[in-house]
Amino acid sequence: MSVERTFSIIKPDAVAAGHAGAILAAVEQAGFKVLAMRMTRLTQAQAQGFYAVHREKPFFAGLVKFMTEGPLIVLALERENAIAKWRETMGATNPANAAEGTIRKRFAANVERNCVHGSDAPETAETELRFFFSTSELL
Ligand code: 3AN
Repeated sequence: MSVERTFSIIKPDAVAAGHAGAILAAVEQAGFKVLAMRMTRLTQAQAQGFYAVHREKPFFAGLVKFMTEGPLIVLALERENAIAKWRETMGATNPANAAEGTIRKRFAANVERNCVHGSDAPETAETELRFFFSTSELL
């Protein structure tokens, strides 16, 4: 398995609750290198574009509202098998189903306000990294 990159967000719920530091510690403890990181806020259009794959879902409007409610932190992460490893470190989308010790088990309130994002495949990881970071930031 080669070194791989993935994209992550520490979502507005986690930033507002003061969990960003603990989540960054979990990132490092899981062996990820932080290639790039920025605190920002999403516009409505950015949130709609980022989650375009979910635009027909009943939770889409609520998801966009949540993701624009406050500052979030975008991250480019690198390690071997990064995509699968980061999803394992986050835990299941619904924290009720997340394994003990995972980030979502520790910090997420529910399936929508689930405190972190992680890419689900190499193609989406590259698209999502490009959505937020320039080539020079990812060197
Ligand atoms: P993941 O973030 O684990 O890849 P996705 O891509 O299925 O999960 O969902 C994207 C985001 O949409 C989730 N992180 C969560 O915030 C929200 N979401 C997913 N499923 C639901 C749902 N059933 N109800 C409300 N929000 C949801």
